[in-house]
Amino acid sequence: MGSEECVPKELRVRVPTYEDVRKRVLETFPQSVVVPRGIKKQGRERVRIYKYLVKCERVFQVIASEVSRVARLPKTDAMHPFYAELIRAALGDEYDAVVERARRCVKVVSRLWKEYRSKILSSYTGSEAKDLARQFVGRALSVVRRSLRGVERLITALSELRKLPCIDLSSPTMIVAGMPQVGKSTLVSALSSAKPEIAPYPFTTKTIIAGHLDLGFTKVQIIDTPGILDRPIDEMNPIERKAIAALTTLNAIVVFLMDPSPDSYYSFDRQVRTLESVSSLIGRDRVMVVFNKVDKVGRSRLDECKKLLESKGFSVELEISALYGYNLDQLVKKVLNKLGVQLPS
Ligand SMILES: Nc1nc2c(ncn2[C@@H]2O[C@H](COP(=O)(O)OP(=O)(O)O)[C@@H](O)[C@H]2O)c(=O)[nH]1
Ligand SMILES: [Mg+2]
Repeated sequence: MGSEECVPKELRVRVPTYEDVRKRVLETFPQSVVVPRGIKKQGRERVRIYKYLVKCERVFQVIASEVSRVARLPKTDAMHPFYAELIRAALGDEYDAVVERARRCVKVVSRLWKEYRSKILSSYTGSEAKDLARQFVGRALSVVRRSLRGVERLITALSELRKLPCIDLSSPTMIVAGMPQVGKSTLVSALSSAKPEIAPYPFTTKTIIAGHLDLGFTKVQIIDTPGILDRPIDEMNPIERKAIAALTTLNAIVVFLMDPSPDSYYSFDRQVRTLESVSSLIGRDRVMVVFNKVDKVGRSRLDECKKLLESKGFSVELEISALYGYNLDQLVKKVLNKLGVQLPS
């Protein structure tokens, strides 16, 4: 499906745990060393010293390259806020702390290697070199162990992020929200030019659906969020709440769909309460209230629902029928307008 290609590639690297590094170090150290003839001429002890020097150099290279994988991860302030917020939702400040520790680790181990390199070089016997080599490996690994504390959680978080569908962070975006059965999926399918892509939304048990509306001069991204923006905030856990707030970093308008039918799946009152919740999370000025299913609702009922909303300080911006395609062109126009996208004349 190609969704893996969408998370920025700096976040797609394999990140090692301390155990991974240790294992590679323990594999590297015993590997045989070819001794150049010039060294051999210098006698048995010099040969052994040379071997430990090379072994340690290899260990240092392994550690430096493995830990650099973590050290080279971008800090949250160097990412698009959407990813930064998602990562902070799951890990708080721990992500940046791990990256910072890894950066320091590379420096500390380099310094340590410099120190031990000259010690090994100036040792007199092979067994002295061997002791120094053991010391170096032990000390270097213990620096790595302390530095990579918490990296497991970071690995889990990154693998969650990789499951995200391709979200275009710069395209104008219409997020479709509303309680179950109001017609979100029907609307997204009606507007999307290609089949919308379904994938898990990181750090929630929910999925997110991304589609596109191709207008020729521009593309509008359409995101359906079943189970995400469809219930009161107090029913969400803190991580979920933060993950949802990440959506506000997109250039997006939330179309809050409501079903005003008398026989709607959730009562209109409940829908209003959810609207209040979603608005407080996303910001009222980014939420557009739209009545769906107007094909089957009488005028007097519509007016009654409108009044109720107005008493709560909301106004209905449009009436549509996702099923029959009524007013969908108007919906797109209004969304583009709110997103500040110029229509070609
Ligand atoms: N009459 C009518 N039914 C609709 C309309 N939009 C959706 N529905 C129906 O409402 C039900 C729920 O729609 P769905 O898109 O699955 O809602 P979701 O849970 O919000 O994604 C389905 O049976 C749809 O056919 C509409 O504009 N008019
Ligand atoms: Mg749905």
